[in-house]
Amino acid sequence: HYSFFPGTPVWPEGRRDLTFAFLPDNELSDEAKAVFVSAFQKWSTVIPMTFTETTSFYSADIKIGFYVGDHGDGEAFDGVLGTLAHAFSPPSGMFHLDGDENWVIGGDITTSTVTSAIDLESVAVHEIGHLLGLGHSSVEESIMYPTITSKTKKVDLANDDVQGIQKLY
Ligand code: TQI
Ligand code: ZN
Ligand code: ZN
Repeated sequence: HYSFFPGTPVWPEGRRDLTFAFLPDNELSDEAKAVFVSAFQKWSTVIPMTFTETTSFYSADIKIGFYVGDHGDGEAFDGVLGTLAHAFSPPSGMFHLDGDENWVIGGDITTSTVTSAIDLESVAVHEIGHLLGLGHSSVEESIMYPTITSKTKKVDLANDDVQGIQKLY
């Protein structure tokens, strides 16, 4: 079953059209950016919210960046595997990914020759759930289930995820 953060933080009533931006220093490929667009779409199809890219990192509601090790928020990344990414509860909008992971984009991740390969979209969909206010779920098929193994690809919302997010928005 789905859960919320303590105190059930959500984006306020008037904030239904949010912007997101990528850390300019990361210089992400269009392919990588498209993964995040697709991940946002999974959620925007089931709730009355929209997510639009803006080039202004400073003013964006949701700030997406890859960082390595200690990056100044007290939650240092730890190299390959372990913590993959973290996102903070609403309305923080901070979405950080561990730049040391072997991120894989698209296709069939199970055929990757890299044993520690992590599917970027699977992690993005999960972290966006946190950005919107969802905690972890006890339902194994759900996007918000707190365990993922390398080479797993899970990008479609389960009924449990949909029910949880529709309670919030
Ligand atoms: N990062 C954890 C996560 O996003 C961070 C975290 C731990 C957390 N406890 C939390 C966030 C409680 C909110 C509330 O869950 S992670 C997965 C999963 C991670 C884990 O790097 O371990 C995914 C990132 F759930 F699959 F294991 C993405 Cl998909
Ligand atoms: Zn961080
Ligand atoms: Zn999580």
